[in-house]
Amino acid sequence: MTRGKFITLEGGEGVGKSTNLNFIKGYLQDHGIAVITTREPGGTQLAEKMRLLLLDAGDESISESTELLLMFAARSQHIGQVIEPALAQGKWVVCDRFTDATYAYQGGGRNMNTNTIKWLENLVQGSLRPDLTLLLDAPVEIGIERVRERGELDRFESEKIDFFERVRQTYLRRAELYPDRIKLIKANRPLSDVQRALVDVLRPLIT
Ligand code: Z5A
Repeated sequence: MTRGKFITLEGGEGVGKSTNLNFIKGYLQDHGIAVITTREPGGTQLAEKMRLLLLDAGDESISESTELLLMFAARSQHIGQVIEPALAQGKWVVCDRFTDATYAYQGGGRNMNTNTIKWLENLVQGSLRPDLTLLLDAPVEIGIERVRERGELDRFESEKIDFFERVRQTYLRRAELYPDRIKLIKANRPLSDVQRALVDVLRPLIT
């Protein structure tokens, strides 16, 4: 059985990851590919519980290390229960955020040590890396505006603008570092244009 492909969607707040996850799933299914969609943090019962802790810690503040370890604890569970079994069955996995988000948010946003993140990445993932990462990019203000229109903000969405600027710049730097894997998609344009650009990147994978 040919192993499935692992595709991740990344980007800052409100750039359209969730919106385009289903579009990508539909496009791949139309081309006869068995595909599952999932998200991080989350994707299994236990990891979704960790997601709730991460997004709303109540009155107790979460230390940066706790946040980082919870991200990778959820990821470990997600990989073992969902991602690896699906890939081994030949299914393609399209995941809303993965470890690039840890580099961007915990590394860039919170200024945590990149070597620590890399160490945890190797520990938790072994050799697993995405085959393709679609990085949706838009000016921070645009994404935040879209998210604000949706209503109440979670713990991350309540951060200040310079936090999101650091997140964005870290994502852009990673796209420069890994140009074969990370494809930059401009997201501050009409959805139909964004989706045309996504298809341009996906098409070579399925032929
Ligand atoms: N996090 C972390 O810190 N470290 C990690 O390792 C991981 C995650 C994995 C939860 O993730 C938080 O976890 C996240 C980072 C942190 N921080 N935050 N916040 P999440 O994926 O659930 O969070 P999110 O970025 O907030 O997702 P989001 O707000 O749902 O954004 P989105 O999925 O990119 O956007 P969307 O819901 O598809 O679209 C937002 C709105 O814009 C919606 O009304 C759309 O209809 C609209 N939209 C989308 N595209 C367009 C275009 N092209 N034009 C106009 N309007 C559009």
